[in-house]
Amino acid sequence: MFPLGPQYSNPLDTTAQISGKKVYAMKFSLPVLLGAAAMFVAPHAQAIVNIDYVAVGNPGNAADQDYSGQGAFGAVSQAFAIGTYEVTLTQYTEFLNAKAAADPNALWNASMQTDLNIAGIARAGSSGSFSYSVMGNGQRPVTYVSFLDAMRFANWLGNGQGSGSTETGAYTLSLGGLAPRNPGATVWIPSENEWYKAAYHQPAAQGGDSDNYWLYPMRTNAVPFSDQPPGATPDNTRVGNFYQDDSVANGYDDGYAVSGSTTLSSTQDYLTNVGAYASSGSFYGTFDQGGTSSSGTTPSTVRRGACGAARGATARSTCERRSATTPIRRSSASILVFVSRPSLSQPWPSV
Ligand SMILES: [Ca+2]
Ligand SMILES: [Ca+2]
Ligand SMILES: [Ca+2]
Repeated sequence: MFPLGPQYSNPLDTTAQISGKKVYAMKFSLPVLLGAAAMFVAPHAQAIVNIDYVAVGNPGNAADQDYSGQGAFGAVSQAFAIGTYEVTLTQYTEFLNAKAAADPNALWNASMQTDLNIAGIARAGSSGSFSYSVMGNGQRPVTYVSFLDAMRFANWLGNGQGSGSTETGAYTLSLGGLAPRNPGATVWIPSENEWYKAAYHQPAAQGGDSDNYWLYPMRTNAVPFSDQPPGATPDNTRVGNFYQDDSVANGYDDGYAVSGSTTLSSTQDYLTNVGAYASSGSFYGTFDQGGTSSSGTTPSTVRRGACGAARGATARSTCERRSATTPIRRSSASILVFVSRPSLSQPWPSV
């Protein structure tokens, strides 16, 4: 394993025992770090996907109270790491170009190209030689990723990218979407407890809420503001991309965050770049766990709550809770993806 580039000190970490963000590369090509984003795209097959992770320490923490009557979440016995940001269009496009020339598993969804609210990723060519390109800004999150797609993406990352398998690794795809996380997995989809802890946990002794969990994934119990990033609101440490209208022409809470309008347009791109709300991170340093796609999202869904609410999903129909080592699962065909890995103190697999 080889950490590359600077090891950033994380301004959101307020305690010494939580290590800062580190940027790792998974293949041999030289990565180029573009600002805070850990993604490098070359014109051809040498491009690699770098995932920027933050450490989630404080292992053995207790769960939050059960707000929804559907269980108490957030307890994680082991230290782990989670993606600082959602998986981006650029990252997923690289995956498609590596593994979806024929695309027998439908890793690409036509709505990635045709839904202008999120567009997206365009496909060209014919089966066997499909190629993919980002439409617009690639630092926006990928959407229209199914749970199976996310499992395959995690496998591919863990298998060293390139021609690495999508079918084995963290998940054995022959077992389908219910496949549990395999022992020894190196990259996986966060479990609900992992996801929840990364979003809301901050020990009271480390400056958190009195019960160690915030109500919103921005280290606050106060309702966030809706605005264009990075926010021009009374408090830009709690601002995000969701729908909120206070019926006051004050420049924020004016409807959809991106457009500042209460009217939904079929041609408006409603995504914001991952990490764009730069002062609204979680305690552990993740961003956008309240979502980066405002369509249909309200403060109540930015807020944690019942399964099926928020959790960064653009569609929140149902999801299925599972054990600590199995991932968040949604029936929706559109999820926003974070990936996790073992503690940053553990090395990457050799690739
Ligand atoms: Ca609390
Ligand atoms: Ca505004
Ligand atoms: Ca307003």
